[in-house]
Amino acid sequence: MITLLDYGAGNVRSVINAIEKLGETVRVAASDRDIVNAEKLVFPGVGSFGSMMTILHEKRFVEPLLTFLDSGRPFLGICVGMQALFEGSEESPEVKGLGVLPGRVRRFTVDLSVPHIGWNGIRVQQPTHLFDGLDGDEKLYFVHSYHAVADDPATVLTLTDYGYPFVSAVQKGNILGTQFHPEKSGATGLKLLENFIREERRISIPEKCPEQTRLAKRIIACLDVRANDRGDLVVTKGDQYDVREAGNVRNLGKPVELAGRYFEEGADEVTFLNITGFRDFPLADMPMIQVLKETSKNVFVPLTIGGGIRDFTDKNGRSYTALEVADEYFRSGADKISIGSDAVLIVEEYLKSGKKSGKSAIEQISFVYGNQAVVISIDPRRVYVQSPDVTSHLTVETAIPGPAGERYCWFQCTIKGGREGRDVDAVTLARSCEELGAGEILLNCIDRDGTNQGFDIELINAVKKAVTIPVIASSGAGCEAHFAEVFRNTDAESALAAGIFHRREVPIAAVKNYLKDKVEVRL
Ligand code: 1PR
Repeated sequence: MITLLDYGAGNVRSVINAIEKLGETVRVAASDRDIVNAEKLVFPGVGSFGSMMTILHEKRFVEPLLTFLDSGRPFLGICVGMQALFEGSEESPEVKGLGVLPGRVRRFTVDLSVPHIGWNGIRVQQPTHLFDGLDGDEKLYFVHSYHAVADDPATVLTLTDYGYPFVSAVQKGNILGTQFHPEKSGATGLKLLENFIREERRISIPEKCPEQTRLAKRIIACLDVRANDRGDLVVTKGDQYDVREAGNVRNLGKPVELAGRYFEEGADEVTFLNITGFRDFPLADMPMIQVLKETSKNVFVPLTIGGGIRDFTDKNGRSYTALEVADEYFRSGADKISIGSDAVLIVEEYLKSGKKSGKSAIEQISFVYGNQAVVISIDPRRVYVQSPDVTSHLTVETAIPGPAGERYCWFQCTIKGGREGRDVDAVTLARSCEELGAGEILLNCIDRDGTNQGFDIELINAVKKAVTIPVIASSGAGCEAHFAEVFRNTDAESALAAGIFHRREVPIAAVKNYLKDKVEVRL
């Protein structure tokens, strides 16, 4: 029996699913006695350090937690749950940590995108049972902007490199903590959780740890989901966002099945986009929540879900905030949510007023769940102009001239699945969303979507150069070489594709094999 400490602010479902997958029973601690009496305690932390510690205090969980940590029984803190073990964090300087390990948590100061998102390696520093059965060269999934700085080197279990080495796991007796997410790290993560749970394990240092670890470029499979004309929820795929063929919605498979297939085939993440979410309220659209719940039982890589995340009043007059919609998605197994149409409207308001309201979906969701949990999905389309002076928008000089030979274009944001163009360009949108607290940009491109012509390199460079958060390049992948091209010619951290994976034209493994001598990938 594993006890899970849930302080009510995030996705504990993936951790429960991963432990249950290993045949264990999970009990969620509901009281201080559950914590004190736990045999083995897992503490997954999300959101900000300050809000986590404040909630722990409010629930009177701090004392029982310290009692448990003193008992010598096995403890595993994950992400912010590991950071809690330290004395405090730069993220919330006014709040004290548990202080079980000497040291503090600091923000990354690197000339690289922050948050540090994706699959990176580990360098094991001391013998441990946690990596029994692993080689040491595996990659694990990270997503964080802060990392621990341990004052006692004896507590450092692993180091990972991102600009500089940082503490990625700690160990003191039976107290373990990982900055990475074992529950999102595929088979490697499940093995690690098994090593935490089971008694019979070998204590060793794995043999193949790299001298320096490297963050992998991520390959993401995207499932555009909507109801077809018969009312079944299907994975569909458009050409330049038109998902109909001979009048019918294209049906490329069932969402849960396809997501499972992509996990098996080595996708680094899976994204679901509820493409009619702008008109159908997602909480009324329970099948989508069901899809997420079912998928997260068997898919142990990060899941993003988008579509319809906005404030909404239903036909009975009941109002829901975007945060409530996101809550439901996180509770059902999402690790990140993605906001499309509403982000454009939020930015329009932000640009008009010149100040943050604190009330937008981006601000509210990132405050509770952390910036890394908020992805902005942009659906831009090229607007050609003869010269940069004729528009107030940020233009690029393009190597792909317009229909009248125009040599400049700007990238117009759209809402409602490309149906409505707005007076905001993608570069301004991305930059504004970062200011408002978004943690990642999913950069689609209507011109390239479904064309198999390759990613829009000019668009990706324009946006990537304007932000410091990671960018996912999307739309247009037609072959393995297109992925190499996007990683060679832009600084995008990941690349997403849909059609070629759904139609089995190019398997994910083929993409990774092609890339492996060119860029770092997770094999
Ligand atoms: O606006 O917050 O409700 O979110 C709706 C979401 O649904 C947005 O993220 C928007 O991008 C997406 N969406 C809306 N309509 C469509 C459509 O296709 N008709 N799909 C749509 C967006 C783009 C990618 C696609 C890549 C790769 N699809 O998701 O997977 O272009 O495709 P490819 O590799 O086949 O070229 P809201």
